[in-house]
Amino acid sequence: MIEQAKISKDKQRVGLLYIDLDNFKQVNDQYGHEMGDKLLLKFSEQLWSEIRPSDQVLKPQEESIARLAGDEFVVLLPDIKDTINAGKVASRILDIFDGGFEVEGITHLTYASIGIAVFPDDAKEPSELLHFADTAMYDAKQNGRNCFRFFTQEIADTIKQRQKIEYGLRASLENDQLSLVFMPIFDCDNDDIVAVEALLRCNAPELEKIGPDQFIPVAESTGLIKDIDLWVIDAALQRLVTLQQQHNFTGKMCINISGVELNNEHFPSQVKGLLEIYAVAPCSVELEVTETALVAGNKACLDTLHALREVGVSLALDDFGTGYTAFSQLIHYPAHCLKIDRSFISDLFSGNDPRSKMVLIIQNLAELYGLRVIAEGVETEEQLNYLKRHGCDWAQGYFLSRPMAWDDLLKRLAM
Ligand code: G
Ligand code: G
Ligand code: MN
Repeated sequence: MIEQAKISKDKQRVGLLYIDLDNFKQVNDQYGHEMGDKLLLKFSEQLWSEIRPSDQVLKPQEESIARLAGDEFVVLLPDIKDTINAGKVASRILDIFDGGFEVEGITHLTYASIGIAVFPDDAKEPSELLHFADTAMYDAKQNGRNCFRFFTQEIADTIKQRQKIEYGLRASLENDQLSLVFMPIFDCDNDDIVAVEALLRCNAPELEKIGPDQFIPVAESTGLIKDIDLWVIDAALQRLVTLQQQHNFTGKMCINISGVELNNEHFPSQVKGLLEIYAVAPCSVELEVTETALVAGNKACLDTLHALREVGVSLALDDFGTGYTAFSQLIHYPAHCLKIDRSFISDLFSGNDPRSKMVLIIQNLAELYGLRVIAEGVETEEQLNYLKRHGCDWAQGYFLSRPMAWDDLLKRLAM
């Protein structure tokens, strides 16, 4: 209370700038660590001269700058009258990188992302202030980098929501509160169910009404995704064995995996191990990875895809058309199937000409590369007939069937 009274009396505000360089890793990778070190040194000198004590408005002190780690710096701006002043300093720091950053005659395309939190407006605890500035910096990165962002209530709410989701996910893994629903996939030629896509649901109370769209990204950023993916594969294979042995099912089980696994060198052997435990033929399993996870020319990612192909499972590029795959790159991906993103199916008769033609373009592309095509998000008979007419292989969507609980799937397969 006393402290707070003092704050309001003095109206002393302290701005904390959290700076992280953009593209710094590339400098190290391309020119070596010595060049990286020189860049950091030169930057810290310029940073200091930007905010040096001669600045009459801000009066920073010697201890106002710290290098936290690698390419992360923190600047303290004591006694700013107005939060705007912190923004002005951030803007000057960004100007250091205007037109690139030159070290020994080489211009590096390095920039900065800056997050700003203000004491006592945003937080009164130093550790919290630092955390909030860091979070605002992350927001700046997400907003295209080379910019600064103030910490806001909206960012605070996002953090809270993410923490709640993370807590719910941890609890679900521990207490067996994950489950799968199943979405049938149909052959366009004869309307048979040729595959089933397993979709994850989380039944923890914290995650009520929160679907994988929201919780998978949190799982990915917290490292929980690896356990979750293995849980999903395990549970889906267990169901597949029952379908094969007790319900004469001869189709595929399609399992979504996170793009994170493409950088996990252990993943292919983990998949192989699970297939062996359940004695499932690899060809009856299709792994779906979203197209946006593919990075052109990333060797680790390609190696993982090839290793999975060696294991014998088939691979589908999910949400196809939303990523950045250059058509010429497709030949390098050991994929078997393209899943046309549902936004293109819903645009089929929208009158939006370029988008409504995407289905045909992807269809032609798949034929060129000998890939199977699945249309997702089929919601009307008109869409289905169009897809059938144009040679689409398989289709799924609410018009054909919603995702179903296990018992309902068994009833549907018995029809
Ligand atoms: O089922 P639903 O529409 O809520 O799925 C939304 C998104 O979450 C889809 O893009 C889907 O690929 C993804 N998703 C669903 N189940 C899983 C899963 O088991 N693992 C992973 N990694 N993603 C999933
Ligand atoms: O990205 P992925 O293909 O894995 O997404 C699968 C998700 O898409 C499932 O969660 C499912 O609920 C949803 N979905 C499947 N078919 C349809 C559809 O016809 N309409 C809509 N709106 N969503 C669908
Ligand atoms: Mn999918």
